[in-house]
Amino acid sequence: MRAALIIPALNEEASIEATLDEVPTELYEQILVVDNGSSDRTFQVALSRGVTVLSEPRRGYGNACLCGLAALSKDIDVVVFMDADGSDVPLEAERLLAPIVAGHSDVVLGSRTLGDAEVGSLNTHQRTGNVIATLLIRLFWRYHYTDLGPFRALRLSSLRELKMSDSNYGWTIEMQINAIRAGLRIAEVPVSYRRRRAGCSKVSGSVCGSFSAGVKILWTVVRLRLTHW
Ligand SMILES: Nc1nc2c(ncn2[C@@H]2O[C@H](COP(=O)(O)OP(=O)(O)O)[C@@H](O)[C@H]2O)c(=O)[nH]1
Ligand SMILES: [Mg+2]
Repeated sequence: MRAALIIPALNEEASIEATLDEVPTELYEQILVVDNGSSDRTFQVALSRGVTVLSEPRRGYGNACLCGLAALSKDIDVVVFMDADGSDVPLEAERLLAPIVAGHSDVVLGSRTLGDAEVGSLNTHQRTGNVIATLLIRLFWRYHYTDLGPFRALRLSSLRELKMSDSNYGWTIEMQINAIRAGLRIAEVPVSYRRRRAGCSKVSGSVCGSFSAGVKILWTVVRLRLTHW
């Protein structure tokens, strides 16, 4: 199986180097960092680690992921998404890939609540938001997820079926809901989660980031509940 890694990054010059140095490069045919209009040296620092760095000037986590997808080589079979701040443990991608390689799953989500979350890595409103969002999914779509974490792997052909479109923080939940609706084989595996290595959080660490992500996630649930395909 040929795998690609997509890492969306916004102003991560302080953590991207250490994050990339931990990536088991032998797992991947392509490693793509998508710089989302950073005002710092994220682009240059990532480039210095020998990976492909793309530039997506339209801000938004989803836009960065879509940009990465558009740049995949034709022969890629599986895509892994991971954050740029060092919170995920890159070696654990093996856990995500195993059920896909074994032919058991199409979508494998890294669950931080089943795994080992370092003290302080998930704050109270992240945990609460997770509980509410996963509860709503369970209520509306009868599937029990334990997390909306960023570290995940999908068969590329399955990902194409999901018709992903969210431009920012609805991306992860849109993927999870659409995976249920598409009847894909979903698995969750425990993953570790650490406090970010350096730099500032753009989402959970700020009131404005948390509020807009929360609103966007709830809106995405409602929007997808009201539409059918
Ligand atoms: N491309 C892109 N990435 C973002 C954006 N906001 C955050 N990120 C990245 O998404 C990941 C999660 O953001 P982070 O600030 O760590 O949020 P937190 O984990 O909720 O505190 C990190 O890799 C960020 O660099 C954005 O607007 N665009
Ligand atoms: Mg983070």
